[in-house]
Amino acid sequence: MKRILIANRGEIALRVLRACRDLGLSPAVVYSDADRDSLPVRLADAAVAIGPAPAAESYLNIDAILEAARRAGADAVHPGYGFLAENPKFARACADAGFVFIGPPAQAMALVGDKVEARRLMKKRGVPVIPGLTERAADLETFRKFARRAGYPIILKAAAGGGGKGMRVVRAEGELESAFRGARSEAKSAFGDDGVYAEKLLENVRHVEIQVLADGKGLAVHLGERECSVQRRHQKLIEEGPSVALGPKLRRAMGELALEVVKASGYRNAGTVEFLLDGDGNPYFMEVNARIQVEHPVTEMITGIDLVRAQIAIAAGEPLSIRQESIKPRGWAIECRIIAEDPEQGFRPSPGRIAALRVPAGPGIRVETALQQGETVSLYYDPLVAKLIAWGRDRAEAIARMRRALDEFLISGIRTTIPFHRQVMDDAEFAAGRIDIGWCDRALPRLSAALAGPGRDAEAAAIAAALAAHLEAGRTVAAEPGNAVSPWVLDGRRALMQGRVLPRA
Ligand code: MV4
Repeated sequence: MKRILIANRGEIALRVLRACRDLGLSPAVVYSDADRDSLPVRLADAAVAIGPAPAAESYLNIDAILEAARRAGADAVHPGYGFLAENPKFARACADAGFVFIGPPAQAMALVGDKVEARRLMKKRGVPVIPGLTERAADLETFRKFARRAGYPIILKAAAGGGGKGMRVVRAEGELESAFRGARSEAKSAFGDDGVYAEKLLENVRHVEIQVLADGKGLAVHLGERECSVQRRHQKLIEEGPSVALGPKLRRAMGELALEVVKASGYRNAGTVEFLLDGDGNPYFMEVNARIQVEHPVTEMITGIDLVRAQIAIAAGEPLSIRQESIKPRGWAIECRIIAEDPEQGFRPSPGRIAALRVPAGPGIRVETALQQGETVSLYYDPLVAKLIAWGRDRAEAIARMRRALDEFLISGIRTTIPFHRQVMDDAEFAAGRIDIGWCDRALPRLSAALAGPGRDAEAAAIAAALAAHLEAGRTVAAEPGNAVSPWVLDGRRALMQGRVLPRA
């Protein structure tokens, strides 16, 4: 393998590009009309235009991407996450066109992509699954019978699903019929497959996932867990590792379950095995994510292992060189997803031009972003603009560093989730680790109140005070010749010293 085509954009395209460089491989990227001036395009050895901004006409266009791989002279294709990453047809098409697909074999991908198939297989292998049907059902009667046996509430899920689409909670028999119709039609339009099944609804649970690496030659390791319970509407907002809910015994047990899942499905590549964990510490297998995930840096920070590099080595046919005994997670890592949404307006999308950008750094801080000052965040793609990861020797130190980094982080021109994360880092329940998948919804009222409270207009107040001081000084805006510092800056500093601008509370 010499050249890898990165079939993605944004921060993950940049992350894969960097792994290529570290391995001495040549990165090539594809780009849509909207991404012509992006950082991955600037840094790659080759960049191929694949079409207009809408993803359906560019990043989701299999033919265009294969043509780009040929034109770039690539030997392999890395799909990143999202877009075509978990599409078995794409994995197959890459292989058929003679490119190494940096992911699982199409067959294993298809198997884990079918939730009912995966459940059946795992149950057979002794992996605990959520109580429920092991077949798709097309008649209401099957669901009614299951619900009477298991008791309400139940949850209907799309067999081809994931990410909450085609899901319906049913709390009483009277809601069953319309929920069934809704789940079916949503599954059909989202996945082209109207297969639906049912499970008992688990409440007050945590989302805990295990990172694995498998070489497809019989070697597989687990790299510990990530807790992803802080989410809103199936969008993860904060991930961390380890989870406060796991002791050494449960950690080992879940790691072994994850490896059982990998072996049972013939999996190869980096992968994630998702579990729900109930209040009594019982894990239930949910699904497999057959890709590198957004939150993979959490695991990289605590294990020191470069997961993207491992993906590439595995795809190149190298046997796994990491032994289970040598994996010793150290410290704590937390990731905050910086999203172009306004947390003060119900997380409304906030596209726009990046007027100014100041990226945090310093001990224990890692930032994954492809954002550049002057660039426009559009509505065409996922609104994730940056990932801020903080590492500490323990959870408290990781939180303290995250707080410091969030205060340094400036993205002006758009609204982002930075202020939301800043409030979470000060929340007593979060600090105590008392989180589950409902935590964010429950905490949002108090977090929003804090967002709207004093301090929120500090930046505007600082600008106003600097402006007032400047007008008082009666100076012109132009910097004087030979004076490297703008009079704006000098007047702003004077205003600060005179106590007109209060430092942030
Ligand atoms: C569940 C569940 C409770 N009980 N299944 C959400 C996405 C999809 N992958 C499965 N999901 C869930 N399945 C049963 N039987 C709760 C969820 C769920 C959830 C899971 C993980 C993280 C966040 C979540 C948010 C809402 C619902």
